[in-house]
Amino acid sequence: MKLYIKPGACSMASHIILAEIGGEYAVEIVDTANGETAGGANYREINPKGKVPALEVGGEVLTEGPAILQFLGDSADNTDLAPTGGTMARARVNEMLNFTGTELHIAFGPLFNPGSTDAQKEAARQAVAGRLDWLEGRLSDGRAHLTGAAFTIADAYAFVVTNWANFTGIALSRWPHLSAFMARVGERPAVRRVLKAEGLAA
Ligand SMILES: N[C@@H](CCC(=O)N[C@@H](CS)C(=O)NCC(=O)O)C(=O)O
Repeated sequence: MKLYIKPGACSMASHIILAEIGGEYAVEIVDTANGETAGGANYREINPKGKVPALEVGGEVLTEGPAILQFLGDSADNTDLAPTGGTMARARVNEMLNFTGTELHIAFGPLFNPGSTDAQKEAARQAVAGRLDWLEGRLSDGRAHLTGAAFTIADAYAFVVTNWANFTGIALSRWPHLSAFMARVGERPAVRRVLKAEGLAA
């Protein structure tokens, strides 16, 4: 099983879940700008969409972060990572994966686009803040993670995307419950290993 990543990108969520599960896996960095993997392969022949993550598994290539996260979570012995399909617990995880992908992840887009004007970046910061307000509300009942007590695949994705605030001029201290969540997830041994492996922590 091999995961294609870009350090610090949304692919880090799948990397975290691989590390949480343990076992054997490989990770290869992709230069998405020139479309080449670290090993010199043409990445578009692996994933024609040219984006990370992509997971090579069993002779197939699976793309789209939330699909990869669910595939990995469903394969794990630890059923907390992805609760059984058809339950409300799983529906809540899917709800949070979708929110992170279609609301939060997308809202950061202009902040990483070198062509964005300052006004576009400020509007994007406000849009991100609105989504972070919602995460703060979700955590304000004292739950440890976004869907309850257990750490799930949805927490990994929300952690990685929320962490982009630290690189885009958004102070997370404004959201105390979310800041505590980020610290809690960031302390997980698997998360620490991945942050180090991707060059985001010493
Ligand atoms: N819908 C895709 C989006 C993936 C995506 O946006 N990947 C970004 C990194 S977070 C990427 O590869 N960007 C490189 C590029 O656009 O050249 C998913 O959820 O997996």
